[in-house]
Amino acid sequence: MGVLNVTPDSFSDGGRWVDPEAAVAHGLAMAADGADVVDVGGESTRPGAAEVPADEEMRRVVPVVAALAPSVRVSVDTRKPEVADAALDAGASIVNDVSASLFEVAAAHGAAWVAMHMRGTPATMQQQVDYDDVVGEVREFLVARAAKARAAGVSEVWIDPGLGFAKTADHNLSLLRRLDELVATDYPVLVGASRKSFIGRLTGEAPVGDRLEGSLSLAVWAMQRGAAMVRVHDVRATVQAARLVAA
Ligand code: HH2
Repeated sequence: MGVLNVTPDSFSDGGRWVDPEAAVAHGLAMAADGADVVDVGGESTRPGAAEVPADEEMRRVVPVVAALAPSVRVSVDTRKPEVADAALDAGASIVNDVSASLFEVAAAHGAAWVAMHMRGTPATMQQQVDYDDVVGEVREFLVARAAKARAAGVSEVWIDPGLGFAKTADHNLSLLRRLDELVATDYPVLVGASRKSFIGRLTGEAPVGDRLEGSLSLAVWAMQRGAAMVRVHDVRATVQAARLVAA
């Protein structure tokens, strides 16, 4: 899954793809590099990010989704039902839902749904990092949401531990170390570690543009432990790694 942030403020690529033509070109380039899915987002979810009004988020994502959907499978990365609805109408077929609450919209469109674990909102999540057993609590939450989505009629349900969302670096590592416990649920697992700040923290504060090696090593780790998809900014390098893991 290649990341396409049509935002001015995303943590690693904010502002690069705000122009719709540049965004579409980048999405097509990721597909050509081997991405199976392009994940289009119009609102940053980095810690402390401000909320974007629904009409502005739609204005950012819908034309890009419509232009990409004939060429590659598209997911929409949103927390808002009206944005998910508009993007699915425009040709997206997956709702990538960091709020894990939009399964009814996915069901109404016959679309797939990704349930990601978070607490609170991006504005508040880093104050909510107390867990007794982060892996057990995340698994329990995701399985409960996934079961609700299945019951509502979503046939393709993914789960994602939400690395960096209401998690410390240690929590992220625990979730990666015990990823098999999520894989054992039998829901396909999506993992997004690409360029995240804990990679910087654990490698001597590598800046965001200098985290490719760390991102790749975590993608390989996740795939080897059974992740069915990884959400990444650097598609070409990750596809090469994925082909070797598969071989
Ligand atoms: N991470 C981000 C956004 N969406 N979706 C899923 N399913 N899993 C993730 O780990 C995930 C996600 C954050 O990364 P990014 O999109 O690069 O940044 P921003 O939220 O600042 O736009």
